Amino acid sequence: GGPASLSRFRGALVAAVLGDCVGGEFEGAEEVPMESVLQHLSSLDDETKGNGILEYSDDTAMARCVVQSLLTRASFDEQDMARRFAKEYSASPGRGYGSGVIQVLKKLSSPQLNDVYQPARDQFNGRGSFGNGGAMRAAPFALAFPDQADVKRFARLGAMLTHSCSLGYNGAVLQALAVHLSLQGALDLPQQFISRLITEMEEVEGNEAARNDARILKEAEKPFCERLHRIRDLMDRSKVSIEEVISELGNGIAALHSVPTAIFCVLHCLQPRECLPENYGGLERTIAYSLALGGDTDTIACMAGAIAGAHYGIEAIPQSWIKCCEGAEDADMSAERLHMLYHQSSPGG
Ligand code: R7I
Ligand code: MG
Ligand code: MG
Repeated sequence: GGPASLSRFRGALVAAVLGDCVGGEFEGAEEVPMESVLQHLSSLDDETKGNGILEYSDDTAMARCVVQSLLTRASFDEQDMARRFAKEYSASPGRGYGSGVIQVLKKLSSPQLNDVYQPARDQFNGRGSFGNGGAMRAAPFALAFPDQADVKRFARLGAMLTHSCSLGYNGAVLQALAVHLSLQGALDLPQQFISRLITEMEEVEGNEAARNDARILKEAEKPFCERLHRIRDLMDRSKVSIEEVISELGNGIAALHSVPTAIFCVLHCLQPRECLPENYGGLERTIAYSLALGGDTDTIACMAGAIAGAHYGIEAIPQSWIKCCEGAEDADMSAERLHMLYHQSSPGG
């Protein structure tokens, strides 16, 4: 489909759920042989096996709250979104939430709370979390707002409800921007795609708060920009091993060690790769490759899935995968409603 087509919206939201559901199998594993990944993925095709449903985790649980809030309020409403996070957590606390964020979610359910951003600020001795929990649920912001400035602003605020460290919420901004650009067809020109992300993040990471956090945490001056430059270097090389990707970009629970990694997975899998089956399309390659990195597999596959799904569209997703994953059909219906909201709010339409 063309830029911002319904197929791209559906692809983005559904592939994010799939990444989370199929990635859960390997979350936290240090080494994941590609053979195990392919076995896991092919078991989804096997209807005779009567495989049960793969459950989604906190990544999807929180993304669903974001989606429902944006749709119900037809804009960003921090009170409403915070309430939904808290309610979802108390209804289903066993979805694999990060160990720190649980405290925030408990505080958010207090009716006495005045400032919904305060519990997040109290995390980690007042510095706030740099985990990838803001980024893992950032894709819907790109699907609700056509204007890039809105995508950046609301993805940041939405993440700040749980992640007040700039290394946490700027990861969410980067993830939302990647989905936003992919939705416009920007992955047709991969070099330009990464350049545009660098230009945007130069500005995002240029402020005082970001510079301060980077200094305290002993990171590069503009940590996400630095990682995007590493991605560009990796893209220029003919062969890149999984070990190199992990050592250059990471596969961990910090936004800095997972959002750039997810972006790299998408870019790397735009073309066929030796380590992946020939009959796989780009979206299948992206999910499989994300899982093979090990580490925070559900979250990296979820984020890579959203970016790749916005590029390839819903047609690229195997039906058998959709059938196996909890919440995938639901995501498909939500995508249609987000598509309507997006086009209603576009200038002049
Ligand atoms: O970021 P968050 O929501 O976790 C998301 C991850 C995803 O992989 C999900 O799939 C799920 O498994 O969890 O939750 P947080 O608790 O805010 O952050 C995650 C972890 O990052 C924390 O439990 C800490 O181990 C670490 N972390 C920090 N450690 C030290 N100092 C995050 N921020 C800090 C910090 O400032
Ligand atoms: Mg999870
Ligand atoms: Mg995870």
